[in-house]
Amino acid sequence: MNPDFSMPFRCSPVFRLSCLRPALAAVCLAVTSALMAVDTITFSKELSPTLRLVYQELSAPGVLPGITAVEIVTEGHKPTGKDGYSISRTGDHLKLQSSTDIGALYGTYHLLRLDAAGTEIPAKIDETPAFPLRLLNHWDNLDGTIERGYAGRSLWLWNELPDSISPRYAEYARRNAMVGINAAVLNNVNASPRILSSEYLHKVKALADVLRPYGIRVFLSVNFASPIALDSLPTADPLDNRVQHWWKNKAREIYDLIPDFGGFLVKANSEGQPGPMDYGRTHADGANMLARALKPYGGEVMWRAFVYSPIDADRAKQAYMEFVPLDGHFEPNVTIQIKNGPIDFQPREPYSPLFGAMSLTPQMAEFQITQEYLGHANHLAFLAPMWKEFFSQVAPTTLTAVAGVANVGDTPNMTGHPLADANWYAFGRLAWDPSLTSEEIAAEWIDSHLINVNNTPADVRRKLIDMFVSSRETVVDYMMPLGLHHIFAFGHHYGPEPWCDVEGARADWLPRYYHQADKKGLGFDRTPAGSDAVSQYPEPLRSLYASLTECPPELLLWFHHVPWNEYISTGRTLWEELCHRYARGAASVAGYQQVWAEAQPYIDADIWADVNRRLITQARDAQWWKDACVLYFSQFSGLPPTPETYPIHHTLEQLMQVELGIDNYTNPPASLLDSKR
Ligand code: BDP
Repeated sequence: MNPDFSMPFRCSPVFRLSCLRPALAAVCLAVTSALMAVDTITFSKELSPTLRLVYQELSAPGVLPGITAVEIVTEGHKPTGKDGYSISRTGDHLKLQSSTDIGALYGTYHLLRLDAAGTEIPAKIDETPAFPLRLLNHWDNLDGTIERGYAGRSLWLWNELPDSISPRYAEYARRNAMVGINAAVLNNVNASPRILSSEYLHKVKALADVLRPYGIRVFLSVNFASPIALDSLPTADPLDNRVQHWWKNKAREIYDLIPDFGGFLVKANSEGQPGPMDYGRTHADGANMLARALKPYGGEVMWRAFVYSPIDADRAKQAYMEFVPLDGHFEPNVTIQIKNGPIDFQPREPYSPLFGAMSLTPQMAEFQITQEYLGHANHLAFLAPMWKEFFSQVAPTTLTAVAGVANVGDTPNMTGHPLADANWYAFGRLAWDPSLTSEEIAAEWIDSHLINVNNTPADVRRKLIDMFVSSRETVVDYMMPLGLHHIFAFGHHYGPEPWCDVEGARADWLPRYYHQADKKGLGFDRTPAGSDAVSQYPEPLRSLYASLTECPPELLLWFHHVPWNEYISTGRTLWEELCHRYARGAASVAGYQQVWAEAQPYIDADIWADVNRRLITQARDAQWWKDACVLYFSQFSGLPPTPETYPIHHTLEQLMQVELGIDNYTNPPASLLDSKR
């Protein structure tokens, strides 16, 4: 996109663009005749920075073929909801209406999405976002590293800010706005106090200035002990006057620089982070203190419910146990941000029972776009089906916002795996409209980013869509089928290590805590006879999950310790079904390699080769997972791996020797795996 208006365009006499330099307009008029472009773009008011973007987008050569005039009306129109828009088409004329400038930009991007996918613009479009706040959470550290990031280093060049502004910030902002994402938490939830220093706030302001025209508001993760770290206060106790005063001053300082600052995201008393409980106070005391500091400016606190303490309770129950008693005790500008599942972004979890259990407190969902537990940037796992599964249990109307932990970094494509952009895209699309189907989103992305629909055979396109839509289930199959969870290698969460034992580690950080394999069977008993986590769910789910025969097979081992020879609802014994799913997962990846080979002529050569390489790794990893888990659990079941799981490429002893250091886990040395075939 050309930011300086020097791209060719044709202006009509009615065109009003007071900010455009006349000399440039004259130049443009002279060059357009040979190029396809929208002839006439009219605005109902003076151009704001956001409307200038609308203009730039619509006046680029080649966009919206068949359209000659676009009329943008952002005054006097009342569409349903903020950020919404309506578009009507009469022949080659479009009228785009919104009550806000950003709504006009979203409408523009809607048109460009249709355009890129080769889809005809319909006679009428009416759009309103489901959630007012649709935000990315960056887990970016101030030293440029990204926690659980697999696409290079942080996009934010803190050392260069605020004086130097990378062009990639605008590129990033545009990609967000394209799918309606309207906020970004810039830094890691494990927050450095330095982000709130005056030095860094000026850097944050510079970023906020770039993101603002794209409708993106900036939020920050804050460290609860910031008053101690930055200004040597003796305490961070939320009930201490000096602490309250400190946060009020800090809020004023921030809003003086960034008037539309969104607010704070807080990870407190979780995994070693400081918090109000360090002072005998509650989460509500801590959140409310921050909320009062932000309130005069309209700022919000997103307080995370990702907590689990060393109390003697099933980890899956703990967030609910800590937060439900606090319902009704939070200030109105506090929202509780809850991970989609009760444990931690596993390939499959049931939804967290905390959703819907705090009727007096606003709640928002936290998804993970970065593939911490889904093969990092090596595996194809299109995540729309996972998020749809969540929305099938948790009504979007009960949430005020959705957040996605970003998969964005500084690699040229910003997401590492070229197809992982589809997850960023899908997150935005579902945050806008959770009723879209996974298939619709996959098709949109594939048509607009991967293939040219006009020259790609329909069956190839169909197979690509099927590959996307099935890919998350495939990862579940070869990593953790039937409700198994957290059997990853310690630390990096990439490869299998169901046997993992780390001296001194908390029990609930180790796979055995979760899989509970023994001679009798497999799985975590969360029925009333076990940890009784099922009782945190409302009926009829509580009874459904508690029933060995009724519980959906996908969640069976999440809720039950099932005997190896028990026949489950699929008609196989547990052992047979487990083997079947591991084998099916590995076979599906091999199938994806075939689909990809067939699609080669229709895909950009570099992207094709890059994804092809990653699919080879994914296929290897799927076999590795299958072999490791089938062989390991076979020790407990006393049953041999079923014929379907063959060929088995490794021995358990060999696999148990694989040591995945932090440097080689995304690419284990060939000798460790390949030579053992
Ligand atoms: C876990 C990650 C850890 C995060 C934590 C969180 O392994 O790096 O800090 O979640 O969400 O999934 O706070």
